[in-house]
Amino acid sequence: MNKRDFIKTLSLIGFASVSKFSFAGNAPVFTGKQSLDNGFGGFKLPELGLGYDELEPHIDKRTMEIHYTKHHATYVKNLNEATKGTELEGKDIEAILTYISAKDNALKNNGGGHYNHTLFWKLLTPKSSKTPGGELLKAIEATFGSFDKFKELFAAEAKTRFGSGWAWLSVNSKKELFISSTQNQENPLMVKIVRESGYPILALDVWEHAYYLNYQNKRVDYISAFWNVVNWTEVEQRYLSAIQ
Ligand code: MN3
Repeated sequence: MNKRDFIKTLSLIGFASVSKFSFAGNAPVFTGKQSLDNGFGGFKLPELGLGYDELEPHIDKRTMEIHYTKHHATYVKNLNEATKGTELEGKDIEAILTYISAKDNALKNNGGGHYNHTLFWKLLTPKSSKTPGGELLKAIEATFGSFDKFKELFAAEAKTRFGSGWAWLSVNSKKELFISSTQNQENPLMVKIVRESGYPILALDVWEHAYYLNYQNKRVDYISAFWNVVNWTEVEQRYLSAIQ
């Protein structure tokens, strides 16, 4: 990594928050938007913030437990191993993901895996309002026509993502909402990798490990169930943060 390459990346992104990047030596330091991983000296499995059974019957206890303690924990372990002793050790995960390119497989898979799951847990709640409110609802209606239409488009993106991946609602550099999906553990922060980049505000894991125990091959049923547990308060906070 060098500063010139990093600045080139930043100019591609265009987020207001990204202009707050600063440099400590050659390492990126993110001083803008609150990080999912602020203030630690290594990547850590975050608090789940939920009991494993709290999302039942929509997402079952066993799936939550394995997903968090095995899958997510493994991404964290491998990310720490991949960055140990390098200038990226313990650095802001959002900054790292905006910087990497497609050939950075360890960072892409494990950094993406850690970030995506950390975000996903924050977006789930047993006390879902079922619909967003305020500015986010207005933006969704203006962009997609209606909230139901948005759900239909998002579900279609999640359903048709072939193999393992994620569906996203994100905010682009023009502060517009867009729906996308990515393969494996890629995400919209990875400006050098994905077709459409932006700041993700809603995420749905459509890897089979996220639903297979309860739904087997019925990904569509899992996607329908997801709408019952979305933490729209968190999604709206992320939206407001992204359009500042
Ligand atoms: Mn997963």
